[in-house]
Amino acid sequence: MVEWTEFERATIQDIFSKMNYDVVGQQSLARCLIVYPWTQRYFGNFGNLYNAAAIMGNPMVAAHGKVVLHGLDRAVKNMDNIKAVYAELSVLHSEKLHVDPDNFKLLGDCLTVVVAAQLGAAFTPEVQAAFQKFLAVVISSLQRQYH
Ligand code: HNI
Repeated sequence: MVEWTEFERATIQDIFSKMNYDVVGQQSLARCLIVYPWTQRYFGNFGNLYNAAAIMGNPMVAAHGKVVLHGLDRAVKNMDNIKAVYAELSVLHSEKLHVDPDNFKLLGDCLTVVVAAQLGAAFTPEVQAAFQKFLAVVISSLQRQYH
């Protein structure tokens, strides 16, 4: 069971309440596919991912980025229960999609870069620490869960 400080809880709620899921989702997933091209292998049905411009303009990338952010939103709303909330998504990503667990960290790092760019000076080291703790809990819950 993860313990959260009041600062961490408030920070996570604050970041996500101000976030535009369409923009941040698209930018984070597109960045991941561009910076770490091997992550493209899971999105073979997404059409043209030929270069950075194609990825940035691909509507399926934008749509799926938003889906990922709405997935994160469930964790934001259930911070004391993230593992249970992600039980099904864990099975989907590990056993059906066979996503290499390292890729969650890569997407999480791209999300951190995008959020940092948006928040600017407000993204203090303390805010970064809270955000990355949240992502670490999300990532461990999305991976294969051993009971
Ligand atoms: Ni992910 C589908 C959430 C990381 C590859 N993913 C989903 C769905 C959600 C989701 C929600 C939709 C499920 C459904 O339809 O029932 N994914 C998340 C979250 C993260 C994440 C919260 C991490 C922050 N997914 C990743 C990563 C990869 C990935 C790192 C691969 C590199 N996900 C997929 C693929 C699908 C998917 C592939 C199916 C897409 C489709 O529509 O065909």
